[in-house]
Amino acid sequence: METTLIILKPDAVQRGLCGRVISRFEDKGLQVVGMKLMRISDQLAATHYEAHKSKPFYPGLVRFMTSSPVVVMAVRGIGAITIARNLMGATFGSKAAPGTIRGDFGVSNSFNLIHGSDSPEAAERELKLFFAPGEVLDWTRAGDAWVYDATGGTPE
Ligand code: IDP
Ligand code: MG
Repeated sequence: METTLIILKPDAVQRGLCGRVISRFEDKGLQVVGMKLMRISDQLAATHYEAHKSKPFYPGLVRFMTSSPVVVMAVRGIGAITIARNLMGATFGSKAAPGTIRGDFGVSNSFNLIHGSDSPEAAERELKLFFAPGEVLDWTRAGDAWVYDATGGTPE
């Protein structure tokens, strides 16, 4: 099982799209194991996006991410990191394929609704930045027997 960090960015919250975006993860069969509304501080945005510090869009990105509340989620499943990235779609709303979150709900290259960790290393690092110990819950989903095929011994 992998757990990934998802952020519903300020544009998703301000546009009232959180429910529909969260539904995409639930509909797919991924499990929400952490979720909260929060305001990202300048310091947290800088740490989270430190890999982009030298990019021309960095100052605007930090301003955007700290401008209004976000919803942060810890989302779990087999292959959850790649599955979430595929649900999100390409970075730019203008290029993202229809059927993806960014492809269906936005047109902007910077206001692109959602963040998702891009590797297991990034997920581990980012989850620790946004969730304190105890805020990510291990819980059993009643429907799991019908989400994964466990009849062969290991869920697949
Ligand atoms: P990702 O969110 O798809 O992983 P990254 O390349 O990691 O994309 O960029 C982080 C965020 O920075 C993007 O989601 C987007 O909000 C913003 N961003 C990336 N490239 C550009 C750009 O060329 N112009 C404006 N904003 C950008
Ligand atoms: Mg990225």
